[in-house]
Amino acid sequence: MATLLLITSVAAMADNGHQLWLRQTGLDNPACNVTQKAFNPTATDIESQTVRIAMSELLARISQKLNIQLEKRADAPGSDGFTISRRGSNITISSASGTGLLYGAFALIRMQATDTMLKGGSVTEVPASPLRILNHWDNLNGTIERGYAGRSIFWSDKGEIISQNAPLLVEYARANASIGINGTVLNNVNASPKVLTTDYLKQTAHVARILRPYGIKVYLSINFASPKALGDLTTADPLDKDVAAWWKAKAKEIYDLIPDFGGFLVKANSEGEPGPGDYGRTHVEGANMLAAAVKPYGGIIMWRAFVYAANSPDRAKQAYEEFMPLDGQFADNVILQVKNGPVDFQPREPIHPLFLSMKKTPVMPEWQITQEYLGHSIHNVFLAPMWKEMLDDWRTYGTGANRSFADMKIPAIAGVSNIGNSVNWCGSDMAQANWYAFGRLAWNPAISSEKIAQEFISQTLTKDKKALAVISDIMLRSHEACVSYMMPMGLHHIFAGGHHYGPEPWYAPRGTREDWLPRYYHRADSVGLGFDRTMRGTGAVAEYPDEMAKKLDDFNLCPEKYLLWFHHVGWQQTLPNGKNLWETLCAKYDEGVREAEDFAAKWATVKQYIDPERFAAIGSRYDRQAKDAWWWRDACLLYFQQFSQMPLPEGAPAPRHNLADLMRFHLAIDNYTAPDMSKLP
Ligand code: GCV
Repeated sequence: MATLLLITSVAAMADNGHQLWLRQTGLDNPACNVTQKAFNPTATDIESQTVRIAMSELLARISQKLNIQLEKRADAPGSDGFTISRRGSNITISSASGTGLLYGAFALIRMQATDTMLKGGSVTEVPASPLRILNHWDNLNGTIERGYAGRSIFWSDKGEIISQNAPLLVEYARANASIGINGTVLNNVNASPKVLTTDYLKQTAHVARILRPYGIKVYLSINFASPKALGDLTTADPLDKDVAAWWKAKAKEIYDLIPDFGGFLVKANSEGEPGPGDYGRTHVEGANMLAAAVKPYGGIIMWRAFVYAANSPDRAKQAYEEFMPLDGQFADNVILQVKNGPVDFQPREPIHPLFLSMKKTPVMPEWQITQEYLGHSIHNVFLAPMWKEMLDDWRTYGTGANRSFADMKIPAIAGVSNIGNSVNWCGSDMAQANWYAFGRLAWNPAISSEKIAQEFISQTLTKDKKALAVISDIMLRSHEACVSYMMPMGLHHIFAGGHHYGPEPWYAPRGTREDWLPRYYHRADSVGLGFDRTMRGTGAVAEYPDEMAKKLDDFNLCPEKYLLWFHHVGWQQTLPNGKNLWETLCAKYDEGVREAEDFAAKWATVKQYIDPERFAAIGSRYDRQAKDAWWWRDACLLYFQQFSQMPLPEGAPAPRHNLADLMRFHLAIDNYTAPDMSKLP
């Protein structure tokens, strides 16, 4: 009941976006009758609590006259799966588990909210992946690495104590459950050892207790050097028996407090984090030692493959080189967590070769929901099309055990969260769509980007068909547009250092690692542009399956969108499209700017359908995005022109900025912090 009261009070507030896609409709509609079979209504076990949440969600949000029965059935599909069947006004939601019933309830509510209510017959849904996990890069002092939505909702800024804000955590749990997310890593992968101290574990147990009835398990990122860093041992060598015993005892302590604890996420020997390599040990030796500690309790280890040594000839090749030889050697409760592409969450990357090549070791994708490299929570960029692109390549070129999501062999999937204590959770109303899209795709990767966009809009912004079509159209074009005005044709990592917001293809402070500088990636010179990863260059193409490698290696067959990722192309070289590189590059940047301007103009046309508060907030972002697109276009073209020595093509608009100014003033990112939740009325 406390939950319902909270929901109702939020519904009465001004439209500041806080309600996400969970807007009220029924509000305990007396015409809707909800019953359940097989659960004791007063039982306190978790499953009964989950079913009661499902029932209260239906009562609060179904506005139609329906008799809804929740039914637990041992023969129902998959543990989280459900069937919804309808005869007349009688609807049955059946599942083998309480969480399945909760997902079924949210699915029915979504049908009503998106005007796709089941009229008769039945639908069955089973998630593609059993583990659908958010990764929070939240630090114990409340800051969030790459967070653009305020401070952590878990960790306090007042003396490193975890949030006791139970109502907020209930809202968080509910939003995640409504889109099928069933796990959350509460702290940054750059992990403080302190998270494993008893005080913090007790606080973690408190969060776990709140999330549990919503079917969400809690995980922690750990610091590999914890046994040493916490002062218990003099080493963290994974082959040292005292170290293994330390982790076993720590696992016992955790599971005594949190019996359904999910496991550990590990960033090891990456960007200065400690790992088994510090002791001359392999990733397998490190991961398997931890895996043995959590195995008795059913825990897992998500071992990240994001590794690159300083100044190697090709950073994009390194994870494959380090992990491929280890395929098959990991314990069966270890999953390799791999970013979608081989460098680092760039606006566009080819799929990471490990997805296509690992045969025996389970591999899970890590997607970045927070827009580190996609305009933070300022640019409105809808990420579903980008993630679908990766899934499509996986499906097309994958071989072996991890063949494809469609075969339902994906063991797990992670999304780096964009949530903070901003009143609208994500720092911008449109960025909520990426949290939503992550959940929906993790549940069912076959859902189209169009469907996800439409579901999101009709549950959040407007149901008006014309306005919905306009907004959906600009959302669906937004990723391609962003790639075009930031780094088209496979260009990558040409950002300002540090915050990764604006363009600085020239960024090169003295003493910085070469592989942290844009010039390492764009390779502009008097001959041309792009990183030669063909067999004549670094040979990175060879990390892909043969059919794909051949295509990527061939200038004429390589998709234009990846051309400069894999080839160093002459400025005047004619591309398969008939134009030369310079002309094509200029055309792409111009297209990006035109698109961004069009988004701002189209948004202005939906004014009457959107509440003024969100209309203005979203509109100001579209305006800013269009201005930034010009900045990006001018910065990149004027900078690269120094190498191409070619004029802008005829008809191309004159630059609005000059290079000297662009290099002197950095594109600012202030003024775009959304109000935090303490400002809730
Ligand atoms: C959490 C990139 C980001 C870092 C991040 C790292 C990672 O380098 O810029 O902020 O650290 O990736 O994924 O571990």
